[in-house]
Amino acid sequence: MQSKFIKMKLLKILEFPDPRLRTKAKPVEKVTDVHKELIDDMIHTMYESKGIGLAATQVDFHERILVIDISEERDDPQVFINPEVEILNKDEKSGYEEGCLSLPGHFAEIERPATCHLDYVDYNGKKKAFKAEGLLATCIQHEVDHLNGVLFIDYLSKLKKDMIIKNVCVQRNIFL
Ligand code: GNR
Ligand code: NI
Repeated sequence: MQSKFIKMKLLKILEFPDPRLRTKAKPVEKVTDVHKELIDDMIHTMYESKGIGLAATQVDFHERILVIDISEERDDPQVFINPEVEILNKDEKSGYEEGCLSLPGHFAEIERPATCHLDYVDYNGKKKAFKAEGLLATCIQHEVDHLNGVLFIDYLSKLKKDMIIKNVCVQRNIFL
């Protein structure tokens, strides 16, 4: 594990308005050593960036892979390959102040379905399923959105979305 740790790379995270963040990721056909190395690097990158989740899309790899760790201790990385989310109750919502490593410094309260069921493939290529609630359910939905090219700002009113976009452009000296 130690030698693997030394080899882990800090990946560059794409930032809005990079058009590559709008790519729809393709399913992983078979979990190979190439995927496992990427996943190890994604977990390392998530911890170094102090994020609670990271989607492969954000590191410019367009296959359906997520890593999440919502634990306080930051010692419980979860890997989800080919995640299929099913919303159990569309009427039951919960709101969280969301941030995104691809929109550093910008936050907004987003309402999402409070619980979801997830089918996925794990790091070892095994099919699994479980039910998520609370912050984990929100984070899974935020990450699966990335795999579909969707960002949290897409849920805001045009006024709020434009305000964030304007601030990103001022902050980063971009003329849109
Ligand atoms: O670090 C992150 N925090 C967060 C907070 C509320 C809802 C979702 C998230 S995910 C985010 C990391 C990220 O950008 N993942 O794509
Ligand atoms: Ni994000």
